[in-house]
Amino acid sequence: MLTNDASNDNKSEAPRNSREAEHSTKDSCSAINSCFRLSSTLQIEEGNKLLRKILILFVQQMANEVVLLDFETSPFATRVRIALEEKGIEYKSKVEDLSNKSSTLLKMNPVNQQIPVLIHNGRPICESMIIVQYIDEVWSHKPSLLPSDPYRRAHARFWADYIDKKMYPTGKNLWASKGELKESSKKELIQCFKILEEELGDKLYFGDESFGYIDLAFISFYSLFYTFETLGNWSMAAEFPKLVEWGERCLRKESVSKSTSDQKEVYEVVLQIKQELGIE
Ligand SMILES: N[C@@H](CCC(=O)N[C@@H](CS)C(=O)NCC(=O)O)C(=O)O
Repeated sequence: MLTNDASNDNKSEAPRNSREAEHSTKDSCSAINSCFRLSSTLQIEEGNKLLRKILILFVQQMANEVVLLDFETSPFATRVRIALEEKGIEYKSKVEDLSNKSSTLLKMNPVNQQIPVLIHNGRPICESMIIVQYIDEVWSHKPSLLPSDPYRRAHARFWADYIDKKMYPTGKNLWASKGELKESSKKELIQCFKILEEELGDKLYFGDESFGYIDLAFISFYSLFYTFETLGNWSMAAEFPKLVEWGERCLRKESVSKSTSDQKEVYEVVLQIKQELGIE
């Protein structure tokens, strides 16, 4: 469902995109016109049926231009890619250079100036889990990521919030610091994983029988498991076997495996950032 566009030069992209849009609009219009002519001159019912189908496809295409301002190893962008794949939405990925942010990113997310940003028919939506909820609401014809029961929905949001407010900053402190802070972060992160493993229990997924909102919020950090255990000097498989099994189970889903970065690759990226930050 993904079309890739790694270019970061918006000035050259904008006219190209509008030309492309103009092109496909022209194609669709001429197809519709031919169909009109065919059905009116021949007066055949099949022509009208075909026309209806083309019109529906045309309107659907025009109503769903989806662009993701992306970054491959970002756990936050990973969440959005998984949600888009889960819903089977076609989208264009525009990979950002985060050390030289594009004018599109600065315009679409002026407050936080961060990826991911989902641009749906020209309108931006920011913050990964807000984007995931938006996707779930807009493409509601596909199975929902959030549970339908209000209590279970609140429960799912609680855990996604815990992952963002507690697990993520603690994990970041582990790899982006040294000395005492690194040591205390290691203890805290292990505690977070204990809590998350308890919440998972013997269920297949956090969302019970099927992959859902909490799974999506947390699986994007599975790519960092190797980084955590290597820098923190523990074994995820030995300490948290249920979380590791859950991660492997999630990865068997195509929506997850094609959206998630390799653990060793992420570790290399983290080492590079550590070097740039002068840590270690
Ligand atoms: N809370 C945000 C976090 C997004 C975030 O931290 N994005 C990082 C990439 S992983 C970013 O854009 N960093 C560039 C910057 O902060 O300048 C979300 O959930 O979307």
